[in-house]
Amino acid sequence: MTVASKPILLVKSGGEAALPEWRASFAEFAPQLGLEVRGWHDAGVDPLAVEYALVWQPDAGRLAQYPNLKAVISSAAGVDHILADPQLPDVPIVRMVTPETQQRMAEFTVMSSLMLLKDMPRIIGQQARAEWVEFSTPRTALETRVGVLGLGALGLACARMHAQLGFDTAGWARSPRNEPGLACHAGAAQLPAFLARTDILICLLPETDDTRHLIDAALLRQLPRGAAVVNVGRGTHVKSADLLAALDEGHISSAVLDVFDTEPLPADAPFWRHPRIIVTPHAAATPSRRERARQAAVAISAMIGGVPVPHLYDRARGY
Ligand code: NDP
Ligand code: OXD
Repeated sequence: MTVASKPILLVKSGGEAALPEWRASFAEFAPQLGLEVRGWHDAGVDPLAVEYALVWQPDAGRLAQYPNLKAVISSAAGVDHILADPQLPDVPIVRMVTPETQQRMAEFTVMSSLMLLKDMPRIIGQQARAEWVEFSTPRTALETRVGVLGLGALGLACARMHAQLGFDTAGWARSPRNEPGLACHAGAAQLPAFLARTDILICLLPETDDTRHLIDAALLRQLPRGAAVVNVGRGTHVKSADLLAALDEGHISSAVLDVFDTEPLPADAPFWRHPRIIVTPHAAATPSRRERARQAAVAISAMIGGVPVPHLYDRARGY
């Protein structure tokens, strides 16, 4: 008699050190799935038993080695690093969006807007020089217009939290929508009106062929003089040289940048030392491993049960 092996969930995120936590979390949230959680570098794994992979950046060609792979679960909300694999198998890809991701991202973007509103780049510079210069900023949140590019799972959470704080908040997406308390714009035709009324622009778009380098000189010029930019989408959304030129010329007053073309951001990148830029290390909204395991368990259970899987990547839309 042969004993059927358990389906393997291969986990890359966090490396070997994170495996005990992943195992404990999957045992807590998915005991009924009977998954065996194994590490990405485990040489003893039977390729035929691998049914699921939880990864952020798989080594190119690696996922194609598992003929029974049923789904790739991204350990991040964005799946660009997974799509970069030229031999990616044609299986469902699940984006990691959890309530905790939404809360963390909303908090991070509100923090960024408040930092820009209170001119924190100037305060950080003054502190570095031990320079006491008192000043007052011109506006409160109530007179500040925030515009969120992307009204998906994360953009909408951010827009709502800004509106709750009293920011005059608008959003822009591909398709029209109605959201109480938000001025919603859609498509290329409504982008100019959205930009013209935006003092703080927050990017929460996915990386697609249509959104890459969207924030270029032409777009920045359509923002009111003195507007600020927060990029938490992807580094590729912003043309770096155009943003730096707009900052140096004074059309854009300041920026918070969390994502970059190359990560980690190279030590010689001009963003690090620009006095009007706050750099954060892709730290906006990473949920705990326990929360990610909970979400992965929900997705795998839905797939097995034949019910709609939340936050499934849509190949036709590209996000
Ligand atoms: P969703 O897929 O839920 O939402 C995407 C939104 O962007 C939708 O509103 C969609 O419009 C809109 N959109 C897509 N393409 C276009 C376009 N061409 N023109 C106008 N609008 C467009 O994504 P999430 O909200 O979950 O995540 C967004 C991104 O945030 C991720 O892809 C990732 O890159 C980034 N992210 C960054 C993190 C960080 O730590 N910095 C953490 C997590 C995510 P519509 O509603 O019409 O479909
Ligand atoms: C991302 C994430 O997609 O951290 O950037 O979830």
